[in-house]
Amino acid sequence: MKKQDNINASRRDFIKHSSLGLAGTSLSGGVVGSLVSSKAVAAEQSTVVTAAHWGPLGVVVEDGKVVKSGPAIPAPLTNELQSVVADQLYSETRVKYPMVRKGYLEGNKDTSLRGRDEWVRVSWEQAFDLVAKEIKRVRDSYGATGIYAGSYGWYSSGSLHAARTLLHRYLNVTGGFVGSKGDYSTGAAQVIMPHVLGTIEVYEQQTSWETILESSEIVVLWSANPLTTLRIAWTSTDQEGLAYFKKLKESGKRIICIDPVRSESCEFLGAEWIPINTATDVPLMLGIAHTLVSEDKHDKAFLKKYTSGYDKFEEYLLGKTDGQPKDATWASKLTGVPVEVIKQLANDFVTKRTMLMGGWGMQRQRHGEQSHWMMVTLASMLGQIGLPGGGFGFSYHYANGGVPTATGGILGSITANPAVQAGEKTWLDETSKMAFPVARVADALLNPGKTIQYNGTEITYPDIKLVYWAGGNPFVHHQDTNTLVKAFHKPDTFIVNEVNWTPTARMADIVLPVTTSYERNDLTMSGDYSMMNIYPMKQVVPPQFEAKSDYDIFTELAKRAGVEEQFTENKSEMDWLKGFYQTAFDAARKNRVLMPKFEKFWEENKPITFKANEKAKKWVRYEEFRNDPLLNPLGTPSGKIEIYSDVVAKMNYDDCKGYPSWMEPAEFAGNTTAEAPLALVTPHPYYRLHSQLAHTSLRQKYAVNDREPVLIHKDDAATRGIVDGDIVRIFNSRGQVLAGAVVTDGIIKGTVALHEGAWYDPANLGQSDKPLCKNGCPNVLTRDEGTSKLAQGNSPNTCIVQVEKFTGEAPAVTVFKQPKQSA
Ligand SMILES: Nc1nc2c(c(=O)[nH]1)N[C@H]1C(S)=C(S)[C@@H](COP(=O)(O)OP(=O)(O)OC[C@H]3O[C@@H](n4cnc5c(=O)[nH]c(N)nc54)[C@H](O)[C@@H]3O)O[C@H]1N2
Ligand SMILES: Nc1nc2c(c(=O)[nH]1)N[C@H]1C(S)=C(S)[C@@H](COP(=O)(O)OP(=O)(O)OC[C@H]3O[C@@H](n4cnc5c(=O)[nH]c(N)nc54)[C@H](O)[C@@H]3O)O[C@H]1N2
Ligand SMILES: [Mo]
Repeated sequence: MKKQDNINASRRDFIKHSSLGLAGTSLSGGVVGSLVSSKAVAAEQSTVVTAAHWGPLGVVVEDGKVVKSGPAIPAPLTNELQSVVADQLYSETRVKYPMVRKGYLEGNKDTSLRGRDEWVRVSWEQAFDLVAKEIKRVRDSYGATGIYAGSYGWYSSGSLHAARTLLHRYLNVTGGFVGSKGDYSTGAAQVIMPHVLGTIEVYEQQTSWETILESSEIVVLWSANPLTTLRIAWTSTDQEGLAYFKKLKESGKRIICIDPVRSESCEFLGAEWIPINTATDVPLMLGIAHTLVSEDKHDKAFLKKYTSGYDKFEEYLLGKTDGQPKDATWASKLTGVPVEVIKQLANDFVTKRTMLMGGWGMQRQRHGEQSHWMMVTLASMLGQIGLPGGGFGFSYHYANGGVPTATGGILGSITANPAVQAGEKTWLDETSKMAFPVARVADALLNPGKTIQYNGTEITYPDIKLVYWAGGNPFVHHQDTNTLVKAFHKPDTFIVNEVNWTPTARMADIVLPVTTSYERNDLTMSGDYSMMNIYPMKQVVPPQFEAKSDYDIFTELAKRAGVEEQFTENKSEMDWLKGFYQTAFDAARKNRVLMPKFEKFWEENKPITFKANEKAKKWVRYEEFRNDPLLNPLGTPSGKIEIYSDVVAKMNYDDCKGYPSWMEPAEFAGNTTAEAPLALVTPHPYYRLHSQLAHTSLRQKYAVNDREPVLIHKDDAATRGIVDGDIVRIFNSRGQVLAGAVVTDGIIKGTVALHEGAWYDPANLGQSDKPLCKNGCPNVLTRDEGTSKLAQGNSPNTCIVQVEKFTGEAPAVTVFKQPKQSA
């Protein structure tokens, strides 16, 4: 069957099913359900069930247009991200047609025109020709190392239409590419944790929430803001993590937030807020640890039985190695946390069942490896690891960690390499033989042939001639944007598949218009750890303008390379989905769980929900290890928790020693300058998923004077003559942005917060080294430096800036409009 037929077939399918409306579905509890039942008179109205990172969606279509969206099953807390399907579909920012940069089309070799040239509309035929020929040219002349397709990003949910995986699949069947290692989320933690615990830890199931609610006495949100970050999940959120945090609030348990910002979580949970200077968590933990030792309260039996190398760490802690005891007084000066509070925390943690829920902002900084290593060390000293409701957990704030894993089936999914069986794909799959740490992209482009250290190995950057991105937004997500702009002058060609005219699409040479997930059929699991539901992701409306799915784009490109069959395996969209479903069906049957046949499931227009058994509900992380460390050793060389790692020590890195330690970063609240007296922290946004949804009406809920909001302490604002609502300029030696001031006492004095994901919108690009970002993208200001030689993760939260009231005529934000096109 040819591809075109499939699209038509699925469209027919869609029309057929859309007439189902609500009959026989379980939507009635959801927002959409009530909405539809009250307005069910409209004959041409129907509700289609689909899903996104932000959960299962019911989308109401009226006369062929989306008019409303909401949760397809009742949401425990309102999640506004679910309400803007129409905004996404009909956005002013959509890429409508294949577009090529004028200079590129005309053969002008001046790559610095990127981002400021005009755009020319071309036919799909022309676009495919251009891309296919250029890939072939680069392959023939430079081999696979000439093509960089790390293509990091969050694209959209779905087992089939996974943009980055499809790009890799296309490049694998046509001869390979240079990929990337790790991610921006846990760049530091995911490399250090295997040395300490023998597992990656950050993407693993957590002690069950049921156990937390039963046994924990104190819950600490340490650099974690789950009320924001649980609004989405990598697959699609099952919304259960938020439901459990609601239960936690209702339980009346003591909750503590350690954060430079009084976060949404802190507010919602009514938690105690301990304001802390960004990047000083290691000193705080050391101060607590020191107090434990000096009061002889640390759990020596636990340390002896379950850990190795504590003695070496203790020498450092007590100051025997460097003459500086890491006591509460020392810690207080660095952290801004009062001495009595530090001592009290030590006492409370060790006398009460305490769960340390560690988020990831504190490892997205120089020496980020140390935060999680030190937290595991502190938890070891408290001795509660492996007990119900005690110890540490690094994923309660992410992808619904701690929601009991359900028994059922797991969907198959498209693979980056056809040689790999469907269903074996994981997020961290190695998809290419050559790869460098993902956040070193600018360094790699600027310095081909340079060798860097990485986790005990050496990596030499290839000479990249072509960059292809599908499903990510590096000109928003990567640090030090002005350097990135220069780095992207290096390759001959930059191709981007995009839904929207993002800052990244604007920097490309060729932009191919992609459908949103609402314009194609797909399937997804939910919850990530819980594997709780299978959501149908039904096509809601036909592709807008000339948009195509990444799958169809790469199918055509594979065809032009003569390898269409390898790419498609002769399957249509629905063939793939049926196959992925069958994988789950078979696995469920082995688990004695019955699923409907695919056709019935698809027709029914509702999620399949699996249940967790009692064992899953009572599951305690590291319980087996605690019960019998000899029978159930960890995957570390010693089989124990490595407070001292011989492997890491032998790497001999000056920025990551053999035990967790404090190394003062070049920029933080305790190391500011007259030019940049404030620290900058860049949390994840409540009303977006990174840069996704920035162009929707949700922007009106947070934009200040049409700019990204910056949180500034009232005293810092007062000394600068800044009042709430002012447009301010934030700047440092790397760049400058405008933002809208939110004057508050909800941030520690001396630090300002600007959320990641704000679209980069440079004024007069090319005319200055540091063009002003009119919108407020924090990465214009952040440092592009690896966390250390160990992990080479990204380190945006190591940053200092100055803020001033902006007095001139503020240039309008233009990034949410179509870019300049040639007549
Ligand atoms: N300063 C600072 N910077 C940070 C962070 C921070 O904390 N501070 N956090 C970092 C982290 S943890 C992350 S994960 C990154 C996130 O960085 P990204 O993952 O790059 O961010 P997204 O905004 O999700 O970008 C996804 C893009 O994919 C596009 N897209 C959606 N669906 C599809 C599709 O089907 N096909 C195609 N081709 N495109 C699609 C969207 O339009 C969007 O532009 O940012 C990092 N950057
Ligand atoms: N709504 C929404 N949800 C998301 C995302 C999103 O963009 N929007 N992104 C998703 C992704 S890809 C990821 S990786 C996760 C991110 O999850 P995290 O990395 O945990 O999120 P952050 O917002 O960077 O940081 C969490 C909290 O830590 C604080 N913080 C930052 N630096 C420090 C520090 O040095 N010390 C202390 N104590 N606190 C600090 C921040 O102020 C914030 O309140 O969230 C996911 N969920
Ligand atoms: Mo992330």
